[in-house]
Amino acid sequence: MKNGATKEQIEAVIKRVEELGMKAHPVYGEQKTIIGCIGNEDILRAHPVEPYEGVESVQAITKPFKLASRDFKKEDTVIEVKGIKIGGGNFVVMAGPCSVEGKDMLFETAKKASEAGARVLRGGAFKPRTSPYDFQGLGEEGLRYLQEAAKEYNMAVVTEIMDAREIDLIDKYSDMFQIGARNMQNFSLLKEVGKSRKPVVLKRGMAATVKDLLMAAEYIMSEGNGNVILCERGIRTFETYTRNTIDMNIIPSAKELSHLPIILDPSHGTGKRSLVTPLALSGLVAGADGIMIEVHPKPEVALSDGPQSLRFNEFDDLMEKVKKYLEFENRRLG
Ligand SMILES: [Mn+2]
Repeated sequence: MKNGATKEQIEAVIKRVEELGMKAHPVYGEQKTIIGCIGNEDILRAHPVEPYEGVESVQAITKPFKLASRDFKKEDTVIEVKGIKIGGGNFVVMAGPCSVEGKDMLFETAKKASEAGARVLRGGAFKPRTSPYDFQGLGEEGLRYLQEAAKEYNMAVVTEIMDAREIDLIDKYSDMFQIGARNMQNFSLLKEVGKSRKPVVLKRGMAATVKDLLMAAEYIMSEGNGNVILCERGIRTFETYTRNTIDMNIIPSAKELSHLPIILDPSHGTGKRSLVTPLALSGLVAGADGIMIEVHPKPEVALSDGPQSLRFNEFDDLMEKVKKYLEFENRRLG
């Protein structure tokens, strides 16, 4: 729509598009409103909407991902949650333990992480472990601790949802959903979080291409939830020294292809504490809109992912560097 198109003009176009049997996805920007029209494009050729008042132009998006595409929306999407901005020059730091192991350790971690500048508290309450005999998480009790700790330290909560049946439970305690790498193509789960309006951190599957990742985002967006944050967490390669191989290419690539923010998880991406800080900073320089870092009061005794969890002093050191790099790039903590 043209700059300054009225509400009535916008609604008339949406109504027309839906009458034609297409699905309308309006994106209301500060100046411009874009109406995504999903359906057979021949319909719009036979019944053009250009003559409608307020319409600037009609463009076909040839990429398989539409709503996620930079062709659809030129400006970076900025996602807001609890006053925290993510994307468009706002860098977010999500930090916390791999799994919520208890109340004290979580509160201690949230305190240290927030003091250092992290605004989002991460932590798993239901852990998808490779072995069914490993620690499986505290469940709802863990979710409650997350919510309490986030409230105490003015943070937002992100935690993983693994099953569409858990959506009400996770929704009750969390400010953002996380879709794990193993579930990136769990389309029924993607649709379920798509019905919500809460931001979704969508982790890249370990064998997924950038296109696969954007198609997964499209699933969420096509249900009406445009608040998707992409997340690179390393892919499987022949390398065995590190847990996964961080594909730094995907950060600027995703930014070329999509308007969505993308963050980096160097903890799972490397599996090694000593590599987390250098890779986190590399991600920042490559253009990532944030980082997700595993931090633990005592990684030696962590029930999961201890070897890749930063100690508090290491996290402080990382954050000092992050702030300097952001200043250099004229960006800011979200
Ligand atoms: Mn973990």
